[in-house]
Amino acid sequence: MSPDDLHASETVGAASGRDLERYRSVRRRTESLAAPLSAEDQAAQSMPDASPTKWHRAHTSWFFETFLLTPYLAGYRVFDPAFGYLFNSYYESLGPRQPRPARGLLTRPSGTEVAAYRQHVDAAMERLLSGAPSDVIRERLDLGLAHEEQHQELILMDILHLFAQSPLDPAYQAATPGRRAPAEPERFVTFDGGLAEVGAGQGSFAFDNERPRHKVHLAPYRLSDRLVTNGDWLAFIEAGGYARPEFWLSDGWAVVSEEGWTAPLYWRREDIGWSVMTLNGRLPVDPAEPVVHVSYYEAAAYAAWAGKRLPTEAEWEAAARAPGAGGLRQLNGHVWQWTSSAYAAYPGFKPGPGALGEYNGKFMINQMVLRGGCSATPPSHTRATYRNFFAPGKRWAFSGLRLADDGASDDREPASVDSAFLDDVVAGLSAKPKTLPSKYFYDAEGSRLFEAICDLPEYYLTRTETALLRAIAPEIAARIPNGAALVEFGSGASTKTRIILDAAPQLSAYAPIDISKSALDEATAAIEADYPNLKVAPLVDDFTRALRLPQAVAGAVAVGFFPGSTIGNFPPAEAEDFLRRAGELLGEGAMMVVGADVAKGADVLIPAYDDAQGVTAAFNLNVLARINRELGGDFDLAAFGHRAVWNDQESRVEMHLASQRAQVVTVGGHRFDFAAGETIHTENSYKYRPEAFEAIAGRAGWSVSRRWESVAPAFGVYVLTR
Ligand code: AVI
Repeated sequence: MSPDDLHASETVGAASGRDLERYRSVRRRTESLAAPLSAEDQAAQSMPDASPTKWHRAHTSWFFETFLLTPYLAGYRVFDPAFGYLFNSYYESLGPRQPRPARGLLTRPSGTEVAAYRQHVDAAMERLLSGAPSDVIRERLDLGLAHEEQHQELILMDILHLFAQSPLDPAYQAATPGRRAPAEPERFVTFDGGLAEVGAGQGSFAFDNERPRHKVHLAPYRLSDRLVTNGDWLAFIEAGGYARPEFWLSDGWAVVSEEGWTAPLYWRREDIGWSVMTLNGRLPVDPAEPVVHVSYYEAAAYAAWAGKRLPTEAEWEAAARAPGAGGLRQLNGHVWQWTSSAYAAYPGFKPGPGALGEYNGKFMINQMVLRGGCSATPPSHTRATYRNFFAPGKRWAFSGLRLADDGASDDREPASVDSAFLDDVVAGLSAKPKTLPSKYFYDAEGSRLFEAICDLPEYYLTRTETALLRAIAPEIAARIPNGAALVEFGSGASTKTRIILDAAPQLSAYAPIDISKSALDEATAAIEADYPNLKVAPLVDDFTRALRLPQAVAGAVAVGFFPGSTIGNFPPAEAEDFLRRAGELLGEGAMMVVGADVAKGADVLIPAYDDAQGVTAAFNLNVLARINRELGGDFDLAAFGHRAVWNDQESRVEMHLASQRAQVVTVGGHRFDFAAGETIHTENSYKYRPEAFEAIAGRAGWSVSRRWESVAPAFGVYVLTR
């Protein structure tokens, strides 16, 4: 027996270095992935792209043998010289090799011999690492371990492909029973763009293709905060997505037509719906799960159908590096995400010398980059700079997608509203009592009606607050430091803003935040024209969820502005939550000016929300018209009536839509039964006593440093500081 065949523990005894531990743990993991597979499972090859598990186990050992043991371990004896031919993957400079499509024909060496090969290499690696490894050994060790982790994922990809060919639908592992949750509503997060740094710096391990780190210019862009789901994909299929060339790249259309694709790889249409082959065997397609096993061609076609695009790899990376990843979910550990970037060298990239120079560089042609990492990727194998790549027609990887679109140059309202709107409507109308979120009042018609409400004689809020703000503007302005930035939440037409801007010329910037891009564009243009010295930096976002201020106001002390008693439309816990988030967004030294209506008699409140001309009634009913128009609902507007109710206990005015008769309504294929007199609760307007408001602000980390109240009808304006 040569020293190479000694068992690890006999050879190195107390060797316990970190490198050794890492080596052992990666190698152990490969073996545990192979453990559930029989010798027959491990020997078969289902297609030229896939390799047998036995081959992966041997090839990863060959890698250590070739690049570390042979050159750096004195006296190392190669286990079997024939293995250089059998288990060289693609290194031209190392000579000829077994053709890739014929790896499954290698019945010899047996699985047992491969296990002995692994042990031989492990024992030698223990010896190599038990000394004081040089930098080059360390570097190659990092590469060898990352390489083996890549093959761990390949083992799972390849075995799934193999098992998918079996009429028995074998499960690689038992499914862990879990609750099926509905898909999360989708939201598009805006990123400012600008000059971004991408790629890996020095200091920690990265593949050569992630370097050099370099600058790229990004136009403003938006990314979906979640992955495209099976449910989304079903809608694409049902819309004839696979049969409509207008969505497909020319090469993609050729493949779809030739291969007859009608769904992602591993999907099968059953009598009762779609099933999908997974590592847990064949299962019904779960609409809430991210779609997986789609090619780049399919991903690009889906994005075109959805009126969006795929992100570039630089957009993806810059977003992943943003604080809290900008709120993006499912970045890693679910599916690899196709990007629209061709796999190419970064500026200044040079493949290293020798055979290892072939590791990545020579594949930089005809492939597309994927980012993230999937459920089969070993834990902590990937990073924000990681570049995976596959040819555009391949779909056996765990590949899915996240949508993107252009930020500032896009005139459309965020498309996320649509799916979130439907989700919210279905959830609200399924609840008991039925509800609808009041934020959906404000489509173009709703916004027009709200403006009309503000002019009604009964609706005292706008007029009273405006007069109060005018009177106290100098006092507010005196509290605003030089060079501060005014940040308005839900800015709309930015009307009341002007009172503050006029009184506080020391303001250097104005950042209005609103979900409506068109309203924001209009307001921005008007403010820019009238305040030429002011930097205006609009942010299209849901103001309750904005996570970052525009770059243009970074560094300035922020003054939040939230007038109109919109805070009264949140339940107290949400109002508190909003104020807390606003504090985090505005940052150190911020202050906030908030307008909030005050509790008063129902004789004043009810007419304000149920006016004689019926404008508020039309405003309330408009949400049903919007559901009919945007979600294909069939509400009969004449069969619902507007109600305004003062709830003294909760200190709020409630708006409801009351069903005038028993009826059935459908929205987006969902059916909702209404009893006669049953209501949909559409809005709350909380009216605050000063102590109640102060308590909420206090819990959110603010203190009220000044409060003003108008003469009757009472309305309050608060200055909050932290
Ligand atoms: C926008 N918000 C403060 C208004 C309010 O008074 O609650 C919305 C409104 N609802 C009916 N009339 C006005």
